[in-house]
Amino acid sequence: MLIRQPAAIAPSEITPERVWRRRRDLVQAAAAAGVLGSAGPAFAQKPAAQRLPGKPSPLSTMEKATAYKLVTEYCNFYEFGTEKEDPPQYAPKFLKPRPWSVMVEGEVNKPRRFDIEDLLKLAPVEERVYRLRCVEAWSAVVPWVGYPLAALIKAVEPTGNAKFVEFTTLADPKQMPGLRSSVLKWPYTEGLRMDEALHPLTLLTFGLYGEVLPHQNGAPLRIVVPWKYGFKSAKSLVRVRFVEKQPVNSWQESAPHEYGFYSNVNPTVDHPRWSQATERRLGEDGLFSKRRPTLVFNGYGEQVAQLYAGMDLRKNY
Ligand SMILES: Nc1nc2c(c(=O)[nH]1)N[C@H]1C(S)=C(S)[C@@H](COP(=O)(O)O)O[C@H]1N2
Ligand SMILES: [Mo]
Repeated sequence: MLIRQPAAIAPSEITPERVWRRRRDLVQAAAAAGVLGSAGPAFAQKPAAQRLPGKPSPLSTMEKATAYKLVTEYCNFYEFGTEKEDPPQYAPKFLKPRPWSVMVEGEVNKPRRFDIEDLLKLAPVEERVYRLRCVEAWSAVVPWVGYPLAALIKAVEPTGNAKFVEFTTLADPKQMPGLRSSVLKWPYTEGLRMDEALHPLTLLTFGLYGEVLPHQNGAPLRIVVPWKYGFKSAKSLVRVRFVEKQPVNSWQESAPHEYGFYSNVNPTVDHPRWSQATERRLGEDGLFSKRRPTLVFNGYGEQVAQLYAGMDLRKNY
């Protein structure tokens, strides 16, 4: 993967979540009351995103959330280009998140095509503030909105042969200019072992910051697996398939010596081209800000380490 530093970010742009929420609420209230008119500030002219509040979850980290602006303007979504600023520029123009449906199939008793609206109603959504650790050694803290993937898995009744789950992202050249590039073999696919997919931390995600997912963050739905490198969290899903054999994920296919199937965050297993021992938190790029030490399983070891008991995680990276 390409590693780039984001452009320097002025401290004034780093907005604490509470302040940001209040400002947004004010802007929305003003917009609803018609106070801002067409001469309102630039940020008020963006159509108000659809609200998607989630019940606060005890599984959330207490760490301060990364500024909304950074989470939505510094993105990896190669279907829209390999530069961090490509997805925010192109995804809102091209990606059509409605109508949308997801085929859930394979080793299940009740295969079904779910309309996105039906999927949203399958279980109550929660707000889960998770650390996100990219394999490129940067991290963020994101208030996602979604419900455990386990709820969907139970609804389709996997058979005894379902050992893994494969996720597939949309691959439509009309909606995704990045497909012209051959950096990856499209569609983007990812996979989890069944127990990982059923783990309560694994989130079927529809929103962030109390709003439906911005296009560039994987609208209208994605997966989020907080103890693994970010690339496991595939965006804009169109298919979830239950299979018997371990699926090959896109990054493993394109660079098998660099990216494995498990991809658990592990500060002791370096990427062949860089160290994974420390990370840069988005928004902390002041002259004196220190890199943060990376935590094993991204800090979720207490919840997930038992999934890998007896496995050599240096081999199974
Ligand atoms: N379909 C698809 N999903 C993807 C990617 C991608 O390029 N295509 N990039 C991944 C990577 S490398 C990361 S770090 C996260 C970033 O999610 P965010 O942009 O919402 O922060 O999305 C992951 N999901
Ligand atoms: Mo990433």
